[in-house]
Amino acid sequence: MSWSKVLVIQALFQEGYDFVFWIDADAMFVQLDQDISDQIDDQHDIYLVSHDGEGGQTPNCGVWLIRNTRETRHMLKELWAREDCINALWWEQTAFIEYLGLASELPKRFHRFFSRKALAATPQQDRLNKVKWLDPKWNYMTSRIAPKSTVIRHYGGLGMHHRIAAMIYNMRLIDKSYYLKKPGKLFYGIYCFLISTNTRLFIRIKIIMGLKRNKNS
Ligand SMILES: [Mn+2]
Repeated sequence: MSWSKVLVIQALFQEGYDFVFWIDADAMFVQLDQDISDQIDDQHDIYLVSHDGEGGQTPNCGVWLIRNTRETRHMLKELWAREDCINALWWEQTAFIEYLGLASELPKRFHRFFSRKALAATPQQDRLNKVKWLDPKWNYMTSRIAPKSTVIRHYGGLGMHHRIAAMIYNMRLIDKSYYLKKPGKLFYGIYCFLISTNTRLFIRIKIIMGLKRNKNS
């Protein structure tokens, strides 16, 4: 469950690690020669991507690098205490967005998932000063074909078997000889490719199928 990342990071901080790098199970490296620790500087303690689009910004905790400090330990405690967010739209990410006072900066279509209080809050500048927004290549989530520069591809918001198929496709991109060795897998490869490069299309198909099912029932 998404919330468990808070516990994992806390446990590793407890063990004395200076930094913890979290990556969701539905995200993967597609380029293996880049080191995210190169992004670390003295001014920032929290590193993540905020996706820009649809008239707003959406911070994403699927790829999350955090320095072990008194403030970040306190933040994790505060996030974990947000029992009102247990089933929130994005679980701990919702709590984190509210912690930064960024609910009102999200694209409008997400506002209905946040309380009036959260939307009225202003950005917490002292907290935001410790956050470094990484280049989107560290958490590439949109449905378009990932640009060559992408380091981490993230398949959030898809059905589980679509996420797996898309990730299998990317895994085989790293080992390009796969399809030559196993030509029988070609059709599955094409299916995985379509999901990996056009995730929006599959969400639409799912929605259309869902609507049809509702009509029939
Ligand atoms: Mn994810």
